[in-house]
Amino acid sequence: MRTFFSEDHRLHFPQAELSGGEFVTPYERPSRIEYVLARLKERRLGEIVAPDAVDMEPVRKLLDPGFLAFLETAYDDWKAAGQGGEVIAAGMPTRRQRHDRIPRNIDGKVEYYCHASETAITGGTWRAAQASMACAQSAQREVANGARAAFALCRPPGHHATYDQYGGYCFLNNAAVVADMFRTNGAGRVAILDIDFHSGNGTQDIFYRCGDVMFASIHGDPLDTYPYFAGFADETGEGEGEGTTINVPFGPGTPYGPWAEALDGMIARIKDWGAEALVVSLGVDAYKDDPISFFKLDSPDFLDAGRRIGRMGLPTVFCMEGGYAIEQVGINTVNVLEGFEDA
Ligand code: 6XA
Ligand code: ZN
Repeated sequence: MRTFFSEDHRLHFPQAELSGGEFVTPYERPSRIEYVLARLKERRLGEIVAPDAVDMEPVRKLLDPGFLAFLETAYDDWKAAGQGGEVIAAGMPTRRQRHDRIPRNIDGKVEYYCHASETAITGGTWRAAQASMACAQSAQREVANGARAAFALCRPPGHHATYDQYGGYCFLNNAAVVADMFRTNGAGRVAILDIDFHSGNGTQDIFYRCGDVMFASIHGDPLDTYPYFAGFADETGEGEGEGTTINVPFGPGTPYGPWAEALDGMIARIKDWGAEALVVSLGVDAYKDDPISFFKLDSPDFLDAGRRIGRMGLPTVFCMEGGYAIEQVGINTVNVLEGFEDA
């Protein structure tokens, strides 16, 4: 399969991430992508091509216009207000207070549109997020035009970005826009399968009340890990979307056995439901040595998971999400793709 990749991901590399009470080099760093690229080439998975220019129309259709306008100018507004460093939220929207008025001041806007302060905005973030989206959109077009599958080597990732908030290293929800583009192209039902270690809370948010996009995610129990406030098993969708959100959380130390069983359960649900296209949020932080996660999947498990997904036989777009055990990120990611092609 073809990979869509843009060098512009490098424009996003914050100086620091707030982690464990310290400022550390962000786990979500440009070198992650180098390992994936190297492995794609080593395994000759297919051509690696630059995406077409981003099309903001499908993005504007799905996401909050105020949020998009904020992201575009946040860094410049921050600087214009005399702030020295990169954009970091000092606070977040509070319980039982007013969220129906957007602050005028840039500090307040940042707090309004952010849900996790480890994620900084730099002078290049908006362009990098657009380039990441461009990869996802080009992969979608490739599959809409008849390819069985395509891989969007997205960076920054997207699955924590909601309708109107960024955080968890994510700014624009690539997988969600891809799913919506399939709908626009005529797919009656689209499924998003999120195998990243973290709950895809942003994707869930965007389609929670939607009956024609199914969202299924296997992840660390939100009682134990980020994002702490979404991804519980009893979140199943609302209104027309009732029954089209599936969450399977697992606790620390979970190995491949139960994880694969959950994957099979989701695959069966997606097939029975009649999905016509599949978007995979492909994070590989379920790996046993991932520095910020606690599952115990090993590299061959990713190959097996890819095979199971491939046997679904659906037109599929893979969007890169997390994975921070740098040297294994390439192997594990490409294992999923090779397993898929093998199926
Ligand atoms: C740091 C945790 C961010 C998790 C990002 C991730 N607060 N999401 O890998 O999939
Ligand atoms: Zn993750």
